[in-house]
Parts: sequence; C-alpha cells; structure tokens
Amino acid sequence: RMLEVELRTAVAMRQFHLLYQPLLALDSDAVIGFEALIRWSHPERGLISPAEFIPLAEETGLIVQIGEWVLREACREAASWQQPAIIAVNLSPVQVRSPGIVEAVRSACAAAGLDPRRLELEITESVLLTDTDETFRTLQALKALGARISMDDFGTGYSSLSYLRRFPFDKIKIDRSFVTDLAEDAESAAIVGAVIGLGKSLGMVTTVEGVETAGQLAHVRARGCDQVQGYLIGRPMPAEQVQRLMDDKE
Ligand code: G
Ligand code: G
Ligand code: MN
Ligand code: NA
Repeated sequence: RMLEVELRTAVAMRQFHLLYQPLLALDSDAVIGFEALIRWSHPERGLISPAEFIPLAEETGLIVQIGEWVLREACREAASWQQPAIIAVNLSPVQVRSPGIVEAVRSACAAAGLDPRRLELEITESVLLTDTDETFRTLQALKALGARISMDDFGTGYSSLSYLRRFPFDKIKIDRSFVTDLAEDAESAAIVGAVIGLGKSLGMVTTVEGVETAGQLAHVRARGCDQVQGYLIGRPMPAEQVQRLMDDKE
C-alpha cells in the first residue's frame, strides 16, 4: 500500500497537474471548450495514469479531496481564458455520492469567479446504479447552480435507457470504443448513428469521443453529431497551450 501513502501526500506536495483536451463544435468548427484531465507526476515513478490511481483514490476516499482540487484548479484556469469557453470536469461516482459535492462545485466556481454555466460535470453510468433518489437530488442541485451534466463513456457501462429518461442529462458523450472501428464495423457505425439520433431526440447535446481520423470526423458529422473530441482535434495539453489554440481555431 505504498502507493496509497504516497497518494495521501500528493495533494499537499502539489504532484498533480491538469491537462486540457479541446472540444470542437461541428456547426462552427470552433474549439468551444476543454475537458480537464488529471495527471500525477510521481517524484520517483514518473507520470502515473489516472486509470491507475483513480480507483485507489476511490477505495480510500481520497478522491473527494483530489476531486476538490481538480474542480478548483480547472475553474481557476478556465476563468483566466479570454473566451467564455466550456470547462468539463470528470466526477467520480464516489465524489457524486459524497455529502459535500454540491458545496464543492459552488465554492470552486465562486472562488474562481467562474460562471457555473460554463462548467460541465461528467459522470459515468455507474453513478446511477446505487442510491438513485439521492443521486437524482444531487444532480438536480448541481444543475440548479447552473452547471450542466454530461453522461460520459456512454455505451460502456450497464447502460440503461431509462437513466436517460430519468436523469436530467444535458449531454451524451459516446465512448471512443465505438469510434475506433467506425469505418470497418457496420455495427459500431449503426450504434453511433443511433445514439446520436437518440440524444438529439431527447434534446441532449451529443459528443463523440476518440476521433482520430478525418474519415471518422466526416462520418459522425454526416450523422448529425454536435461536438467531437479526440487526437485529431487535439491531445490533452498543458494549460499554457489552451489560449493559443482557442485564438487559432476561432
Ligand atoms: O486522461 P486519460 O485518458 O488517461 O484518463 C483515463 C481515465 O481517467 C478516464 O476515464 C478519465 O475520465 C479519468 N480521469 C481523468 N481525469 C480525471 C479526474 O480529474 N477525475 C476523475 N474522477 N477521473 C478522471
Ligand atoms: O473517460 P474519459 O472519456 O473522461 O477519458 C478521456 C480519456 O480519453 C483521456 O485520458 C484521453 O487521454 C483519452 N483520449 C482522448 N481522445 C482520445 C483519442 O482520440 N484516442 C485515444 N486512444 N484516447 C483518447
Ligand atoms: Mn470524460
Ligand atoms: Na468518456
């Protein structure tokens, strides 16, 4: 459990930083926002992926503290941009179920001077598996602050279409696993097309993730997708590069 001990000190030691991945709107072909993605620069082990340490942070409850740091940092950074672009932040299910989450979001925006309407909170389907009444109230309270709620990694979890009816999602982010073989696999293409249509008909914004090729972009554009993210548009980048990218892609 060495990693756990080290994770405890990582916040205090300022070993985390955020990268920002651009979000492209397909109606204007403009970069309209960024998703904040955490990175851990361990003093000896080097860069550790969130896929490795987030599960441990969730088990130990440290995700609440780390997540609050992510919220504050992302809001502070976004408030410094010259454009009022979207800032998207991932929330772990453990964070969503923690009692202080609404206040954490409110105070992160207030401290940064960020209009909460610029904030998108990404949650995964697994959030909805337990305590659904409580979760529903939390999501409503977050929306009441002005933030929007996105369903992240759509299609990978125990997806139930009833969640889309029951919870007030503003956006569906279609998981990148459906995009990888879009050109070769008729099933993936059918699923992506159908989910875009479903999202649109429910009044949600649709984002396709993991767009890496011009062919994939053309495909999802033709299907009426609203927004895309992926290496073709931009990899997760340091804060210093964000302003320049927005100025170039306006
Ligand atoms: O950035 P990368 O592809 O390595 O992210 C791997 C996983 O970690 C993704 O599922 C992503 O959503 C998640 N992740 C990245 N940053 C954060 C964060 O700040 N909080 C939470 N809870 N998850 C994050
Ligand atoms: O679970 P979530 O969607 O938040 O995860 C985002 C992660 O996906 C980021 O860590 C990012 O590094 C990764 N990612 C973003 N765009 C692409 C892409 O085009 N291709 C691949 N392979 N990974 C991507
Ligand atoms: Mn995400
Ligand atoms: Na995702």
